[in-house]
Amino acid sequence: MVTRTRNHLMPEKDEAFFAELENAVKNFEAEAAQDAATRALQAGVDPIDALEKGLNKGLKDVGQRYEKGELFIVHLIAAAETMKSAVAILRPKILEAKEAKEVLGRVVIGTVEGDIHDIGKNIVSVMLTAAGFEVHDIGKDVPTERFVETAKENRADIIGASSLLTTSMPAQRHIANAISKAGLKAKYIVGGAAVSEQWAKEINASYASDAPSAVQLSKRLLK
Ligand code: B1M
Repeated sequence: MVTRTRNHLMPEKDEAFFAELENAVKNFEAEAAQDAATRALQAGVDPIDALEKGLNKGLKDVGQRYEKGELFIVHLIAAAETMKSAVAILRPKILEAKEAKEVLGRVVIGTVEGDIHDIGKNIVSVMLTAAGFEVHDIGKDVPTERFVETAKENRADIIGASSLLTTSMPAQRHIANAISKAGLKAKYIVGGAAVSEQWAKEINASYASDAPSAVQLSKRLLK
């Protein structure tokens, strides 16, 4: 388990930070997001909660308003930049809580070809690292062959592929096929907003809906 630093004494204060973080992303205010993230950490707020209950909620809202036609691509970019700037502040604190001294397993993770969404994948990478996995993050818009090559080079125990677009989901199937063609023994995990448990089953992969469950799933698969 990733050690979670909780502020049991003043949970209502946590809620205030979550609202600040959410609003900063909704309003594309990077400085406000960084400031709120810094103060939240100083106040003992769990950085993972700050991510999930604050920043993520703001980004989801922006995505929904974009879908309804109320916002444009420029807003998605601004919200993503705001989120990233605050994640950069939370990241070291998440890594500080690193659980295991020994390596639990080697993971190769990336966002599939045709897809440049990497915020969620980056969070999964950080949390796997914090949990004690050796993570090789190969970035975004990654061709299928690179997943397989990097997994071979690093004797990966797990290969993880993120996809946020319905149009990039087929790349997850290509990776599944390439893993089996190469005869790799690595377990295959998929995730991302476009993906479901059912889709994962269809392509013979395991599914995690968020970063904490990706960590739990990885541990379970390597038991
Ligand atoms: Co884009 N985008 N976007 N976008 N974007 C979505 C995904 C969309 C749902 C918005 C919408 O319409 N409501 C929609 C996709 C629709 C669909 O296909 N069904 C969409 C679209 C259409 C597009 C473009 C096509 C827009 C255009 O150009 N016209 C374009 C595509 C570009 C491309 O990739 N080729 C595009 C571009 C962008 C930006 C570049 C502006 C920016 C991304 C910046 C970046 O990532 N560096 C962006 C953003 C920010 C979003 C939304 C608003 C937010 C995504 C995000 O980061 N969420 C998004 C709306 C939404 O998802 N509701 C949207 C926060 C993140 C923490 O969540 O990534 O889901 P998520 O990760 C979670 C879990 O899913 C899970 O754990 C994470 C943490 O809990 N998880 C895994 C993720 N990966 C995992 C891997 C695992 C396990 C779990 O194992 C390996």
